[in-house]
Amino acid sequence: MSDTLTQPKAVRPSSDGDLRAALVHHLVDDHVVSPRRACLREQYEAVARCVRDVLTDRWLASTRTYDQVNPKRVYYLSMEYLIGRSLVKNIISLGMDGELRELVRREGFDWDAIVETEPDAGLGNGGLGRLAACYVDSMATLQLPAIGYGLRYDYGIFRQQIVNGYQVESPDNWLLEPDPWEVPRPHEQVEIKMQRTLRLSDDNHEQIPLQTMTLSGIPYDRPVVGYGGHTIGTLRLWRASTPDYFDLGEFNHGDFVRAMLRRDAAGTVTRVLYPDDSTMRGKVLRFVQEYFLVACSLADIVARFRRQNQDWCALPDKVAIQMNDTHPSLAVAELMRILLDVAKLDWDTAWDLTCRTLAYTNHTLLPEALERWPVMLLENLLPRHLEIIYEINERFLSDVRKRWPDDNDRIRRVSLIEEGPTKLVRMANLAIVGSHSTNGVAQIHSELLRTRVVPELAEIFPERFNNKTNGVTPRRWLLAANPELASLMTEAIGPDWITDLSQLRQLKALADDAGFREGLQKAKHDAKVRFADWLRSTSGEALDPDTIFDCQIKRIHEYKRQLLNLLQVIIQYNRLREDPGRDCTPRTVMFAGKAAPAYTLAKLIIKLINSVAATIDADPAVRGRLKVLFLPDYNVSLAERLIPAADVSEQISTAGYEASGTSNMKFMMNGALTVGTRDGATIEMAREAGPQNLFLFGLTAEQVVETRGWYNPWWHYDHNPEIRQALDLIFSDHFNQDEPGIFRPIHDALLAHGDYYMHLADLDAYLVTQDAVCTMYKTPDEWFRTVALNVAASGMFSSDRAVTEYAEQIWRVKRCPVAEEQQS
Ligand code: 26Q
Repeated sequence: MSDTLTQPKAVRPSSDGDLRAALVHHLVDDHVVSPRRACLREQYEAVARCVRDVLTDRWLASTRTYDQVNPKRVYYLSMEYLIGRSLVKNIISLGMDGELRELVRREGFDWDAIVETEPDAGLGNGGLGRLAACYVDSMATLQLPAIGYGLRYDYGIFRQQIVNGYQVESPDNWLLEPDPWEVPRPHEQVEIKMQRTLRLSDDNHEQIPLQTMTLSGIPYDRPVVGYGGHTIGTLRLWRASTPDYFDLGEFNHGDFVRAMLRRDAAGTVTRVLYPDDSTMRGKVLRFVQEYFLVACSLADIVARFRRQNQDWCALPDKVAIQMNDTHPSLAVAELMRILLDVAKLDWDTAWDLTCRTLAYTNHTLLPEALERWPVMLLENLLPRHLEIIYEINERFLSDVRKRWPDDNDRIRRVSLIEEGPTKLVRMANLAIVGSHSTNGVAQIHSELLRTRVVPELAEIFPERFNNKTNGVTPRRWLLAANPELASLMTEAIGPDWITDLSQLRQLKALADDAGFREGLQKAKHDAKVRFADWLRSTSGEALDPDTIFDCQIKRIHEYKRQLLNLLQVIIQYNRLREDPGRDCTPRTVMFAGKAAPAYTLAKLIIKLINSVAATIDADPAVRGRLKVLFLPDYNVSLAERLIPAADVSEQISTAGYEASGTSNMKFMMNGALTVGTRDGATIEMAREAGPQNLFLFGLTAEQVVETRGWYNPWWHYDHNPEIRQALDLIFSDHFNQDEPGIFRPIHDALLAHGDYYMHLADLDAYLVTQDAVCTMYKTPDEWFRTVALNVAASGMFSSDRAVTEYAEQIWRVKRCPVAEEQQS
């Protein structure tokens, strides 16, 4: 990339000499190693430390500015931040990319190898966690006074290996070596109290004698470098530990060693990220994690507020708290507890302040993913919070009764408590009732949330419901990930798109410019070659960059329908075998994604993908024309490599089930064309680019609902020979001759159990659409014209746009530029 075009001016110009001295200093003084003998890891740490040196002043200045100006601040509460790597992202934001690469080169170090040394910070499962990471990037770039709060898990999302085609999980020990980006602040630790009548283990309900449990939350701060380095925001992650004065005498009767061993128990709270992203498993430890995040963050927020403000009633004027899904929704009860028990406010005042301070984002429509926690759990661990929740509920239900006297069904449905064999607290109801804003993450999702999931709550609080369509940061997903395309953009329209992605609109006029289209084509080809080279060197797998790169990369889930893609592939395979002369554009179909370890069918889908891939690979009849590949261990870094290389983006969820999707946006801005259903944000992408410029197919969300009553997958099996042949091939063990019968559960899901996600209903339309893709690809002029129109229309999917909407419409937080004189 031409540095001069796309790099911001460094905020603190560092002369070559300074930087080199810093590098040598960090190598020698931090690692006690002579620069020439430093290993890769030592080189990486030293380079990262140099970068941190450069941002330190500005980070301090950002914090000092907020302390002096006392603006309204925003706090983003999220159980997940799927950060990925930070080195390249930070140097680009600081404008020191070129300078640092050059220095490293002159020292004789290998830049790419250094970059690869950094482990991904994988503190999230997928979309929701990555969204949080994009949003803190945008908050810093937009110069908003913001802090992201989360947990510092010792182990992030598991590593995925594929053994004999099966997913095997292994621990992600990302902190094995010290992380150069984090700053531990033990002196700012907070203390959290819970009642303890349950053992802190992953298994439920093991009773122990009643005790009060005190946990320490130790903050670890990570810099969030806004583009241009003007504002450095903070991501504050909590690690659980035991307070230093731990109950030696209290109930261990002087048994020092036992007390010391017990200290470890607290640490388990932040030991590991739960790897489920679509079902809610009621584990005690997960519940404790959620409370720990809420309690630590609110203690910190309130302490900061109190340092600068006398009057509790100013809380909503100084503090906006966004809850990323219901995971931190205990914040409603915790803030009430603080305002009632600590600030000693009356109920009505406390309630008013709580609702005006909090806001809630919903990310799912799947009923099984909605959080509901046993009342028993709160009774045992957080009795005061339960008392508060009951009181909230009573007052709320009494209001509802006034409006709808005698409508007991309605009362039952809106209640914060679900009655039944196990009484449950409905966390979404708590979040909606206890906040001033509830938003979905794409238009269709916000609409379905309002009309289908919580219609009665929406009727009671119509003004609270709103939409904030997701966005992604163009700094990571274009500028850093796709230098080929980023340079082309900057050459065409200048660098302003980096912080104002709507500028891409100007590219629309260039869709008819043959020179520009050629530029797009070359950028895509270069990115494909770059990906193929990387894959060959890391896995030995060879790809042909002249084939269509067709990608479906996301968590494995039935509703996302990796099986639909696979059935389509098998049908193409059969067509090629039957008609060797068939005219078609060669394709490489790539899958990547993790399955929740307890989601057996998702894991079997991975096995099937690998089995199909192996069979196709071994079949000379289709060689060079069709290839299937499952890329193991999908993470942020793999996405950054793969997305720029993609020609086709698969977004094929059953309509009405994918809340938004965000990889769809990344693909769009990177010049891939979308094959998709009318679901989530894909609908808005089609609106922006014109539906004729996407390959849309399949049932709409309404049609899915209408069809459900009478839909019968067997009909498609009986009436469509190609579909029957594909299914028979799977169930005849053609792809798994060594393990007969293993795919029976897939047969059951697709046929015997009624195909809940309606794969077969959409398969025909999907095949027709894929043919259209092949046809268009044969005419590069048309293909790249469409690519240009998509890229030009992708501007609204910047997280800067999304965060600006949150700031203006929900948080009412304004920019607070860091004062120049703050720089020391
Ligand atoms: C809840 C309770 C206990 C254990 C785990 C969980 C849990 C954890 C993570 C439940 C859900 C998640 C993650 C959900 C998620 O990633 N949702 C996705 O959010 C994206 C950002 O808004 C959307 O684009 C996707 O459509 C949505 O699936």
